Amino acid sequence: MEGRSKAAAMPSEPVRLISCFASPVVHRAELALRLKGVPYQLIEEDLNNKSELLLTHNPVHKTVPVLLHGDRSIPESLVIVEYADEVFSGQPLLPVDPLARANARFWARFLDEECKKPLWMALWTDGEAQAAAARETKEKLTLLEAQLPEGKRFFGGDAIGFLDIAVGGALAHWMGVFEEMAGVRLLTEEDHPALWRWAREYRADETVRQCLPDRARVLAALAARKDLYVSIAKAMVAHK
Ligand SMILES: N[C@@H](CCC(=O)N[C@@H](CS)C(=O)NCC(=O)O)C(=O)O
Repeated sequence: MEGRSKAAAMPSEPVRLISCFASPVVHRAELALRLKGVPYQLIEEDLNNKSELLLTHNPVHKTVPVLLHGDRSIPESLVIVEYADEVFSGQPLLPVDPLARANARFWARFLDEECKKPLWMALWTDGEAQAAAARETKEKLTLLEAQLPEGKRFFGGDAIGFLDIAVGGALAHWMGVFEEMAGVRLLTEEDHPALWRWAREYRADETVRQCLPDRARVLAALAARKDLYVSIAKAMVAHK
């Protein structure tokens, strides 16, 4: 295609991923590379003591994941997923049809920009603020659930695609861990049967399993940050 470099069968330059343990956004980037069949090296970052490598390659946000492809750096998990889709061959991640691509991007953005805050408040506040946030979270999950194509296993159809990658880690794995820590149920089989079934399929997928961190270890890592999560949620209530 004109204006686009041809997808490489295998990367001719090293692919590295600046990462950290127990991050749903790092999981997005790893899964995209694995689905593409791209070998990569994980560089684990200490987020309490950020390395020169991270600060140099993501000077704006200073967050992980950052993809290093040869001497190029690509920050932001969903930008990485799209980059991997364009640069590496292997199974396509975004749909081919422009409208379906636009929809996949819309709903991925919906999760990041419109679901995170109510979800966080539903987990880590209490009283009326918590109840209202739980209602809002469930309504948003219902909207997302309606995007699952009838009779298909994944948002992407019969194979995991861009939207599955965007929502998969957060909803299918991390959500249950957070719910357990907070003692709150937000995604249930009763309220969201299709999303529940999708989450089970996602976790069972062989490629997903290769890069989904162990649940007990995730729980242990996140439990240590519970006070921080509660204080972030309190600040959200104050600025509402
Ligand atoms: N929108 C970013 C979010 C990245 C993000 O917040 N990463 C966390 C790890 S889960 C991080 O690096 N936190 C360190 C910090 O905020 O200083 C993405 O999708 O890549």
